[in-house]
Amino acid sequence: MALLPVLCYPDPRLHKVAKPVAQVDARIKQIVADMADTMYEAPGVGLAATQVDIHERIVVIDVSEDQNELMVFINPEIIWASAETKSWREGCLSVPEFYDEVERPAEIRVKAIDTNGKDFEIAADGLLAVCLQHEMDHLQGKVFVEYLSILKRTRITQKMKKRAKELESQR
Ligand code: GNR
Ligand code: NI
Repeated sequence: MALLPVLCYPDPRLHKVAKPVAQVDARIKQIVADMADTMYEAPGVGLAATQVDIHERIVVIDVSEDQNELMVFINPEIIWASAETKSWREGCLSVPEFYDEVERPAEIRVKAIDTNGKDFEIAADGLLAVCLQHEMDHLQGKVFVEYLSILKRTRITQKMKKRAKELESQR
């Protein structure tokens, strides 16, 4: 079991664009295992590799009640999104203790590769659809607070910087 440090907004590394995985080998499988450990420990319902400073297109998600249904998405792509949208109160492990409404397509179809290197497709709605879109944004260097007003984002940035300083002085 290995826990990876999670980058916190406004760390500039959260804005890097992740590169596609060329081959699902032992190194990628180890990253997936460590990301799952990190997500469950947090606890969170999803984690994108970008958040642990690995800039490759890897996402882990578990939206099950008992947190025992791990889903892994390598090189995920949205192949269809509904015109209908839904607003959801989102949070992010990289922006601890902030939650706000984000509007996104209500249903999506996603294509990805699994840990065996096999292609698969999945239809998602509800929290899974929200989480997949939130994680795929991370891979593009986008954090959910970028959907909020400039005013809210400025406030969040200031609070996060203040908190980082407080944590710094505690060490
Ligand atoms: O744990 C998480 N919960 C969550 C709740 C609503 C919408 C999105 C999420 S994802 C988040 C974990 C995280 O930061 N993933 O990038
Ligand atoms: Ni997040």
